[in-house]
Amino acid sequence: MLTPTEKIWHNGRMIPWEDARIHVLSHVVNYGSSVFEGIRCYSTPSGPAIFRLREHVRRMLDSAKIYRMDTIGYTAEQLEEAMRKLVRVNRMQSCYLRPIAMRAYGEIGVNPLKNPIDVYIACWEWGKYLGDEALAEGVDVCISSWTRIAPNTLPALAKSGANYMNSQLIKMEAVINGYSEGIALDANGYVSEGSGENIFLVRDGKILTPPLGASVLPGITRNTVIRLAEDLGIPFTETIVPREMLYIADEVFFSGTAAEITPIRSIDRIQIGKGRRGPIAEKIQKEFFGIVNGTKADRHAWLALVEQQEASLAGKK
Ligand code: PPE
Repeated sequence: MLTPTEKIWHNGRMIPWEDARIHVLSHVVNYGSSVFEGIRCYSTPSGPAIFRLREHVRRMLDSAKIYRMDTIGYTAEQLEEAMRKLVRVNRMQSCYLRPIAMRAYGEIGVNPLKNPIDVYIACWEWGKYLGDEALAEGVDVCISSWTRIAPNTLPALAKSGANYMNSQLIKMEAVINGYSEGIALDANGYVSEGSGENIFLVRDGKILTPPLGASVLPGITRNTVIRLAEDLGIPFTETIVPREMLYIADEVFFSGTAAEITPIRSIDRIQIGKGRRGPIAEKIQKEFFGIVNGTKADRHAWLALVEQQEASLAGKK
């Protein structure tokens, strides 16, 4: 169960967790009209640090633009500062942040254009997404019988609430059949992504991942893996991936904010590689966790220190 924190940010104000309630006839409840983000804040020796805050906020504003939410009303800088402030107010060392912009209460009916837009940001502690052993041992997954949202239906580049009805079908089927997660194929039958993660495979020392055209979310962790592979001198290609290429891969792993870098040890009960975390996934994990935990240099400036802003604002006074 979710453990509440003290405050939630709502349209520029901090409100008590229990007061962050909406009406049943809010547009978002009936029609799924929201865009949101999932962001992790890690504990580092310099205090809590939000991982790739700028890129997450940018994607949220992109999602809003796709859905014509022109009146979301906050700039990137305001949203970034709101998130830093929320982590401070709730005195979190590490947490998961969930900013969400939604079409709120007003008119009923599909047309959302007259409904106000409400923005909330919540944070809470969120542990390991795919189980405690997942990062070290790998997870058992299946190919979903559900297809990922098709091009020009629900836009995959937008992180919208509605997209997650498709993700829920994928996830429920997997869990009910005894798997940790499901991998969806795109409308053309090629590998797309997990219900809440991007996917990578390794063959002959090369890393591959499906392109954005395969109905995937442009994952921030996906981009992180690509940049780390570059740093480590591991060859990387974005390419269409036929399903069976997964079965014969040396390694397969997920990337995502919640899932971080999670190795996959079997797909459809077919063992992947040696049936445990492979060396390339381990190398990428080491870099990733080194950077987010502040034990390796933040050479790409991916960490937004929560305290820093306050110090620099104080300095300006
Ligand atoms: N694909 C999907 C469909 C997805 O939901 C996520 C994140 C990703 C890829 C990876 O994107 P990124 O986090 O930027 O690397 N899924 C979020 C939601 C999880 C949830 O259950 O809620 C997450 O990982 O935070």
